[in-house]
Amino acid sequence: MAILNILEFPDPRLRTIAKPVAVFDDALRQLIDDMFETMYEAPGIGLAATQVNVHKRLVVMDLSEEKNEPRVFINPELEPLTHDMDQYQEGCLSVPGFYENVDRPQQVRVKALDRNGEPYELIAEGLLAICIQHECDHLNGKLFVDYLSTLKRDRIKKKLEKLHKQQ
Ligand code: QAP
Ligand code: CO
Repeated sequence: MAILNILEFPDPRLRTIAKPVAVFDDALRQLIDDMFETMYEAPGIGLAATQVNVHKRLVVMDLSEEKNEPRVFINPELEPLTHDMDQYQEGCLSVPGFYENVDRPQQVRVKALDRNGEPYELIAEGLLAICIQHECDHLNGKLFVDYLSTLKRDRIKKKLEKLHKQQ
């Protein structure tokens, strides 16, 4: 197991479009385990492979209090099931220290593969719907700050760039 380095906004590598996972082998399952360890250690509730500079369509998530409900989404596909939107103050391990309101469809159908390549499907609502949409955005090179005004996004960018220079 290993803690992986998390890319931070405005790193251009976060803009990469991830490629579908084609091979389900031990190396993939090792990556999944490392992503869980990295997410739990942060601590976070969701992590996309893009954030650890691996450009594969893979997301790990655990929304439970006890951190004992790991979920894996490989090659996830989303279909909004309503035009009703939910607003939530989102954060991101790649935008540490910043939280802003984002509107997203309240209910989505999710089709994905599990760690063995077996397909499954679910209907997501509430925090699960928000989180899977946030994580799928990462696989398409998109960040929650992209939904904010240019002014807010640029302020966050400048503050993080300043922090990165100090490090
Ligand atoms: C994405 O985010 C998410 O700023 C997962 O300093 C967030 O795990 C989906 C974190 C909200 C839906 C709603 C953020 C940790 C973790 C920070 C996270 C920080 C430390 C964020
Ligand atoms: Co994120």
